[in-house]
Amino acid sequence: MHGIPTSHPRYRSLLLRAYMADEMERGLIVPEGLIAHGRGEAFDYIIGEKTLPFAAKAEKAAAARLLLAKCPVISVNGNVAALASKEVAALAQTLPSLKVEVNLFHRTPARAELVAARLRSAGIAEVLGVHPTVRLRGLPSDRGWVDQNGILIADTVLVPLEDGDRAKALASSGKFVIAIDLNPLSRTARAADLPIIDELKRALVRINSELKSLRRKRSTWADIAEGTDGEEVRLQALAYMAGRLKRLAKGSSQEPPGPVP
Ligand code: PTJ
Repeated sequence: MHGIPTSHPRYRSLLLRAYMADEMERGLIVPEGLIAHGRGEAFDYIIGEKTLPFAAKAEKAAAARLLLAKCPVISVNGNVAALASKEVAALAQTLPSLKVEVNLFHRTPARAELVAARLRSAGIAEVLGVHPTVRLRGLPSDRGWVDQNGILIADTVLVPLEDGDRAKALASSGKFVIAIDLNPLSRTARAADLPIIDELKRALVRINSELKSLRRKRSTWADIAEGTDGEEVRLQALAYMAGRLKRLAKGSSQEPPGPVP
């Protein structure tokens, strides 16, 4: 029992925190994952907890990139499994070529199995990365373990809530890296070819709906994919954040002081 009053103005956010804390107790999320969640919340607060045009554009470009890819893979850690297993499953259903791979920074065999079990119960038939045998070059952490049928051979990797070192290692091995990270200053957002500065669940839902609307328009994929520059997206996110904070600091009555409920 969480005991959070439904009348609390931040009810949904507090409920989600309680859920994340429970998932930590169950071992799906590591304690560091709660810290990462809090950092994400802070950036989401600054953008107003909504998808902004620079993110929507990046989400459309991500869908086009995934459609163009020969071997697209989505990498799933504890936070992603807890927050968005259903959305990952929906993505894999829309794009059958998309492989789903468990990749953990704090890896134990038991946690890898827990994450995989959560994904399977969301409807994903094949989950890679539970018993990886190959290492990604230049990455000493456990994140370096990859599946030989997944990330190792992928040409495009979707990496939500990532750590910067791995995003960099993936990009330097020639893969196209799409990151979902609310923090435009993170090393992940800077290392990715296409950073999506949006909340994980909102981003996955939008990528999925873009996949559905683009899948029968093959002739448009390349232009959409190439028409979005990752660094520009990141700078637009930073400029938006700076501008919003400036307006709020001036006491602008045009904008609510906190996130949109
Ligand atoms: O499950 P494991 O063992 O692989 O560990 C996963 C964590 C999350 C602990 C690990 O990847 C980590 O330490 O991540 P970082 O370096 O804290 O980075 C997480 C990034 O994701 C931060 O920049 C956050 O702002 C961002 N973030 C957190 N929650 C969300 C988010 N971005 C989008 N949506 C979110 N819900």
